[in-house]
Amino acid sequence: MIMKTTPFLTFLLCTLLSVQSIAQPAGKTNRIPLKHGAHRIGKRTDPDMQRWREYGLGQFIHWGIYAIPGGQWNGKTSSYAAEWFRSSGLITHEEYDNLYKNFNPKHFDATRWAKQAKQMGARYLIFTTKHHDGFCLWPSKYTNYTIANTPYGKDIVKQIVDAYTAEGIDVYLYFSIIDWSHAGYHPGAPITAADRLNWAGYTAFDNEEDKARYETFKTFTRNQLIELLTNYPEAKGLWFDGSWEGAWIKEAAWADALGEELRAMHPGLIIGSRFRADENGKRHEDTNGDLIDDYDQRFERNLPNTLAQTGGNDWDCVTTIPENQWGYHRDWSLTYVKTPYDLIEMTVKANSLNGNLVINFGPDGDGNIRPEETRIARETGRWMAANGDAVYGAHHSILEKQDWGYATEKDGTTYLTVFNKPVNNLLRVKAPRSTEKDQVYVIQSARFRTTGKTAAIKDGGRDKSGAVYYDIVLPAEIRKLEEPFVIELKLKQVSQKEKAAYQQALT
Ligand code: FHN
Repeated sequence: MIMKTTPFLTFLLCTLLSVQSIAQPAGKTNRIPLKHGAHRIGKRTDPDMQRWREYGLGQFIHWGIYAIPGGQWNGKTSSYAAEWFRSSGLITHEEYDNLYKNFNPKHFDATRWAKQAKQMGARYLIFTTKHHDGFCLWPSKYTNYTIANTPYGKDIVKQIVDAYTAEGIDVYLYFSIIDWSHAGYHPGAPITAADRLNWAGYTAFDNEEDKARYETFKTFTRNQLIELLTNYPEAKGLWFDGSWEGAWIKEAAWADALGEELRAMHPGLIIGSRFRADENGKRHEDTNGDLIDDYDQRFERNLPNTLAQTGGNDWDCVTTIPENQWGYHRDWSLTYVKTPYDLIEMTVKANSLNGNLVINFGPDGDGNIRPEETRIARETGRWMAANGDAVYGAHHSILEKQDWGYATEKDGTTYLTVFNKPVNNLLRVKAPRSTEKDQVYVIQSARFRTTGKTAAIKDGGRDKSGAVYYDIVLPAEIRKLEEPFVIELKLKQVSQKEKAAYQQALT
């Protein structure tokens, strides 16, 4: 029997289908036409983005007037992230909003910071031009709440852009969409689960006045972004933050047009996935599951563990040195502070999964980089100077993550970066089954980067999956190392027969 559909049933079916398509990514086969989704499927292939992909390691700097209290006020210490100090409850908003009148970082020296970043091995910098409090480190003509009206007076963004560019470090301008200082700024109404299912019906504002005021905020935001790209044309990209609020998400069409305008005025501009949502309120990935803008910014403080988790996209991970402090906090005694080797491990891991790692620094209110950060920069830099080939321009290798560490690959060389030395001093390397029929991987050569000496290799057999194993013998001078070390391998696919010949040559 053929069921007749009534208008109501048709309506119900359509509603259910459209709810389903909004609630879940449509996947790659069931695509929905979007006006403000991703404008490109797959990665950018131009030279600017290729350069971004090879940075390997970056530096983030959170600096602003929150560095003056440094998480403490009137003898009390806040456990809040220091850059959110205005909301900590320890300071009144009025007190906080007047801090800029005392901002006079007499020790600030952009060249010193840039040289330290260079020595650390950073290839790009993300610098907070304005954080959520709205205070601008450049003399914006669209607000008085800027560096121009502090006792210091000089343009900090310009000094940073010039000094880092002179050191060959590319600069990205961090810009917070949240701006607590602007009269028109409004987060909008909180987004509920029901709003997500009926995004078209979601209204960010419950009154016309807030809505009208928000228009002034949009104009202000656009003006400031154009101003930044005009004043600092050397900047390679914009790094957005605070774009998770309902009012902003609802501005998908406007933000999309603004993004296009900024790209048109600054060819090659790189923007991450935190700038705007699509018309269904989807952020980072649009309703079809495609990445919005140029690279994925979701891995804040947390690295992915597999290539599958990255969706095959370009991505970076920004991380704090303590657990969750971006701005300067005077007291790090209650938090785990990452060691240089923790950060090096994160860097290598990120690159093994085709991402970059960005380490955050929070200078103090006088413009000093704290001693702990200076030590981390120095130690990280010392290791990167000796082993950077395993990171810069090096990407995912066919060798999966193994207990001893991570493998990366560049120009036909596979780099094994060893963080956990095996106690039996035989480093077991697993090479997966070859995709070519009857072929396997052999190690043609292996060399310890630290000593330049060739490694002895023993055949470690194979398993049911067809993967083959090799045991690299760690000599005494490598065994005594207390830091991560790198082994450079040449891997080759050969037939089983050829492998037998290689095997005879193994010691
Ligand atoms: O709220 C901010 C936070 O203060 C910091 O700036 C980080 C850096 O990625 N972004 C936001 C949290 O995601």
